[in-house]
Amino acid sequence: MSGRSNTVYLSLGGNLGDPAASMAAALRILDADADTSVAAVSSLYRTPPWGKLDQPDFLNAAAAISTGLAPRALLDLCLDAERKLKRVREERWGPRLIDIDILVFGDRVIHETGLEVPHPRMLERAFVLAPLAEIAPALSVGGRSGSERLCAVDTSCIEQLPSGR
Ligand code: A4P
Ligand code: MG
Repeated sequence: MSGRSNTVYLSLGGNLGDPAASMAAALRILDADADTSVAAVSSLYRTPPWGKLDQPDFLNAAAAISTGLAPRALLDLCLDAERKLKRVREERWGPRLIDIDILVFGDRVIHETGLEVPHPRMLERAFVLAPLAEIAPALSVGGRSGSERLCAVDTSCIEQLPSGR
């Protein structure tokens, strides 16, 4: 791994095809990059659709990676992985085979066209916060810990699946 490495938290999700297999394949693609390694992966969570309600439930997970890539290069790697897994982009917040969002990139705050970090909608989304709190309970985002963030959203319909599923 070259240069200084950062810990980055990702959100993964999908609700078409076999999202569990797509998320595992996406993490293998990221791990195969010479500058990036996967450090931790949460359980899978079955989550009701957010944003656009008339679509199937999602499976979601969070992962921690260590990367020497710059934020934009990591985004390109994630978008490439989505393309390799044949994601078809149609409607915003609509059904998808695989989606990878960069939640947190070290202590960086980025407001660029096409790249906002921390992810601007993460604090409203139980499907992001529940898996993230599992792998990073102490991580502070917006001045709040994982458990504090989770208390602020409705997790009642979110189901943590047993590992090995
Ligand atoms: N982009 C900007 N910042 C980032 C970032 N931090 N990480 C740009 C990743 N991408 C970032 O994304 C559009 C563009 O966002 C990317 O090309 C990148 O340059 P997209 O994934 O094509 O658009 P989208 O996903 O349709 O819209 P958006 O607002 O990103 O939606 P989300 O946040 O991805 O939400 N319900 C459940 N239960 N579980 C889900 O996983 N996902 C969504 C999609 C909606 N409802 C869901 C779920
Ligand atoms: Mg997205």
